[in-house]
Amino acid sequence: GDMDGEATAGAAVPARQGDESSSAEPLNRLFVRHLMSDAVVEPARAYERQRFEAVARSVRDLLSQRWIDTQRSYDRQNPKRIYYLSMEFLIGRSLSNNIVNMMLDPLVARALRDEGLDVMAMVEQEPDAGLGNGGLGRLAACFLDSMATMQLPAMGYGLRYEYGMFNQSIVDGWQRERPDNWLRRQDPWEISRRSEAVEIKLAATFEMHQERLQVVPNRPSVLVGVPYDRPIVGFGGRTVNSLRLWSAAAHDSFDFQEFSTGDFVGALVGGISAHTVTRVLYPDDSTEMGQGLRFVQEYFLVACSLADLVRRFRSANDDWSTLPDKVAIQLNDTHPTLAVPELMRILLDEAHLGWDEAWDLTQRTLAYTNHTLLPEALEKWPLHYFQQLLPRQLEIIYEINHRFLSEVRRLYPGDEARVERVSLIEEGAEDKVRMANLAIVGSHSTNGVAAIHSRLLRSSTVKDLAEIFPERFNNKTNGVTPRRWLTLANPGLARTITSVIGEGWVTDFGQVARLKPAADDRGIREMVLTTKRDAKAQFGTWLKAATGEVVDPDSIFDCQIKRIHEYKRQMLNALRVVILYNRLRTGSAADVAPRTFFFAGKAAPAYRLAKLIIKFINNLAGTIDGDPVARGRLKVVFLPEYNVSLAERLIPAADVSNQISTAGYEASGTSNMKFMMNGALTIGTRDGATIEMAEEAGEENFFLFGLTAQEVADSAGWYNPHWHHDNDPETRAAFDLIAGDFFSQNERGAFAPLLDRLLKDGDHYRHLADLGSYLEADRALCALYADRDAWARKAILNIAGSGKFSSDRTIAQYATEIWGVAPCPVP
Ligand code: HBZ
Repeated sequence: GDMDGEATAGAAVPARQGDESSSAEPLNRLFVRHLMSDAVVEPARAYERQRFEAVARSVRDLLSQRWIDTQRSYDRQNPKRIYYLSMEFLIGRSLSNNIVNMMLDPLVARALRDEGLDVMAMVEQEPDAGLGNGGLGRLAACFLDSMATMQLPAMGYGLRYEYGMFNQSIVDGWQRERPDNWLRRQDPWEISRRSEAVEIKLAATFEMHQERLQVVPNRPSVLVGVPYDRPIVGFGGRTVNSLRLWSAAAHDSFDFQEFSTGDFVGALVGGISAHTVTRVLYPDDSTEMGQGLRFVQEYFLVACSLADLVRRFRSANDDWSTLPDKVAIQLNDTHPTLAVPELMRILLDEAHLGWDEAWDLTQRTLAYTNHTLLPEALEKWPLHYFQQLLPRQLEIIYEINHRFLSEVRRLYPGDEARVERVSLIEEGAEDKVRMANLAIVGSHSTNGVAAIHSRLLRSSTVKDLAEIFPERFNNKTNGVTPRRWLTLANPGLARTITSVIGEGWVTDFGQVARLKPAADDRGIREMVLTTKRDAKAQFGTWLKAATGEVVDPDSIFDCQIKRIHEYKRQMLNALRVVILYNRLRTGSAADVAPRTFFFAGKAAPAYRLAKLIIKFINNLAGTIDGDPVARGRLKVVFLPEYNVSLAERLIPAADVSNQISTAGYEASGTSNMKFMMNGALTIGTRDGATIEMAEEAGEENFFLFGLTAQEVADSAGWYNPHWHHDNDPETRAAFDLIAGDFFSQNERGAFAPLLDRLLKDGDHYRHLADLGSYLEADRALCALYADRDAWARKAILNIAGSGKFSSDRTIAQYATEIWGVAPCPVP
């Protein structure tokens, strides 16, 4: 019902399609024609899925001319282009986003009404494109939206995984993984371009045996990369960029051993077929992994993308020396770092340039973004993968290292310890290539994703390299797109904001600062509260229909939704809930507003403790649900299958956002920003971008608690979890309940591993040091909630302070400070 609203913010960029009311007819007719000629079905008898496909195809028809125009305009103008290389793009759904960005909302609403169709039901037919793990992948998707909206000549390069992030269900409280077969039905957005396929050479053949990569050495092979393009519509529909995803296919000359041994059928159906390379996304974030297939995936992305962009560069430029004036390549984490030796290989072996020129061009073309300080998440690839599959690239890495280390020895004579620390090769039982070092040495820019993160990166993680190349290091605080995360996800609040400050904020998000005076306006405070209450009721309705779970929209919606990881401290939140619940049980609770605690998130399938945390939260939910003392006062909900679409539903309904990582460990966070712009208040630690959010909104409008990053770093000498356990009665009572199997009556001892970890000095994440101050901040927050007017004031000041956290601002900084790229408007 929101799609025909007048106030759909749009006029910041004058409407192209939206103001031509006559084009309502075509959309209508396009829809019917697609049903008739693609699905060959009578409109009245079409299934919901067929209707979705017909609407999607109709919307694609309306953007296709602009898509072609954009690409042709780039070819004609030959501007410097941005290539964003990422192993992950967490896109979510595209239909509603394309409708919003094309500003087709009123038209689609009218067309669908004329056909008697249910918009929501149709939108629900589209599977999420879940080609990412979490923040890193979603950031890439927000960046694509911003680059298109800002009319930047950009292209995303990624992999077309047949199976994206696994689907999560909860069985007896445990996470269960199922394959995400998102391409089971033809995806209406992708265009395969076989004519632009590329060939990738490896020095060996490989086979998959029981999930392990087995290399057949000295048997060169060729993989084929087939590009599939997806439209990226900028807001206003003027620029339509492409996301190009590579799919691996076998080449006729791919050297299947089985063919030579006569097993013709086995070679085609067995574990060795080349297209297994892009079969599945690795669902491990921030944990160590060293799988051979992942190494091949990373090289495949790099080799396909470089071949493609070099071909495009060569078709418009004859002089290799202009490469950095025409091409900027951003590496999303170290995953595409093989771009360093691969680009060198192309410049040396194919362009026949000398080393010095090739090296200069490579460095000036590449830039690297770091997303983590966790040592176990820094990629290091065993040398033998290189030796067997990419010997020429290894030779190049050795030469880079040789020259680099000579320079280091010249700068720091006699400091062999430093040489060892900065070397691209880590020597040990198994020699490895340090991918972060390679990315830093081989590029002109290394950036972190929030101020504190960039500072720590410089001062500790890669300190030695930062001393050698200080000018390369910079910060680009993350952002999120207000189109998907406000206009689309929360049309009610978008309308409210527009009614106060006009619609310019959609593409110039700094304008939300103009909401500040509204905090003093009683009428607007009322409006913001009503909008939130509506969003909560709407979420409750959806939840009941989808899961049968009933929640009270008048309770405080308190949320923590993100990947499950020890450093993100879902267990700190769970301990808080145990203590609040125990206060109810023992009759010591103050009379406060009823609360609903929402948790959601996936655990890496091999991360046992993270899976046990999910089990604990589910048992906690079950126990509390069964206890009459908690009824109407406290409820815990674990929402299964957290993905982009669920975030779009829950975030608008949130009152409280939990951002409680151990200070110094969360690089930035991005859901923290989404909550803030949707009017939730944050209870959080001084970590990642949350620090900058509090600065923008004013600390008095934030609920910050806990150790600072510096205090965490200095805590090794004093942190003693037993002290907290022994001296804080509420902490001890919580542990006693858990250890006494209060939440695991029929699963004795189930949570012992969790308690063990929390009580060890080796709990790097310092849970118990922050529990007391978390509960204090929580008390203040509840007290504020009781004063609805004061709450609304702070909510408005948070929205007004969120202007910095649009990905448009982030991208503007990348464009001027790293890429040197200007907008290239399409005539
Ligand atoms: O990147 C996240 C950070 O944890 C978060 O703080 C930040 O806001 C976000 C965007 O900058 N990192 C990830 O999401 N990392 C991964 O998903 C990941 C995936 C595969 C890996 C390693 C990490 O091999």
